[in-house]
Amino acid sequence: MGVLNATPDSFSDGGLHADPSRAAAAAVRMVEAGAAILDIGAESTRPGATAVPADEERARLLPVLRAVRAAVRVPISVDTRKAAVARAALDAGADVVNDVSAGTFDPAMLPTCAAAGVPVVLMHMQGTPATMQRDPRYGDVVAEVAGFLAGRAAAAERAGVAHAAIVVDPGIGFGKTTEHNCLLLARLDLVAALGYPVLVGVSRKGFVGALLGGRPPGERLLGTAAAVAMAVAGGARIVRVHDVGAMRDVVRVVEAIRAAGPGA
Ligand code: PMM
Repeated sequence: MGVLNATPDSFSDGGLHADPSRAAAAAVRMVEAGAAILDIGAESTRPGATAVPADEERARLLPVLRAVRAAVRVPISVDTRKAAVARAALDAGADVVNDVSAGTFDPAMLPTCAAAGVPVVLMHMQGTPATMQRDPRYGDVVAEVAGFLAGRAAAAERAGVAHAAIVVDPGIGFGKTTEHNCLLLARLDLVAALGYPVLVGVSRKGFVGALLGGRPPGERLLGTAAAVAMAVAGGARIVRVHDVGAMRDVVRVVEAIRAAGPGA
């Protein structure tokens, strides 16, 4: 999954894809580099970011989404917590909803996905983007994240979303310390055991920089590659990344090694 942020302030590519024709060109490059899905978001969820009103989010998102839809054929997911934005994006040609609040931010979100019959990504987050990195705490982070995702997947199914349309995501970096992120990646098998495809987003994130002594986002490529490799080895089916060509290579090699191993 290639990331296209139509935001002025995303932590690693802020502003780069806010212009529709540039976003469309980037989308074409990502698909040529091997992206099977593109994820477009217009509300930054980086630590400390405040919520964007639905009208503003729609106004940023739709021109970019329409341009990308006209340029590529792969499925497009829309990264939003708001049902009204998701509905408008689906009408404009999006195929998947990616909700970092797992349907907890807007009670209309899961029914909207159910009515549209589209796949939905349910992600774990502790707190809100504005506050989540202040002092995240867990007793057992892996058990708590897996338990939350099981509960949200059940809520989605109760709302009418098909079992096969649910994807779960441990929410790397969303209300988690570096140690929490490492624990989740080390035991991703316990998230995969829920029985839904797992999506993981580690690309250029703060914990990669922290593990490398404070590297800025532009210098986290190989650290991202290591985290993507571990995620795929742990059972991730979708990896959300900025550097599609490089991570496509990582995934191909990990998958070949996995296919040769026990239980393959
Ligand atoms: N990370 C970001 C935004 N949206 N969605 C999902 N499902 N999983 C993630 O890990 C995730 C996400 C933040 O990263 P960005 O600012 O590079 O988009």
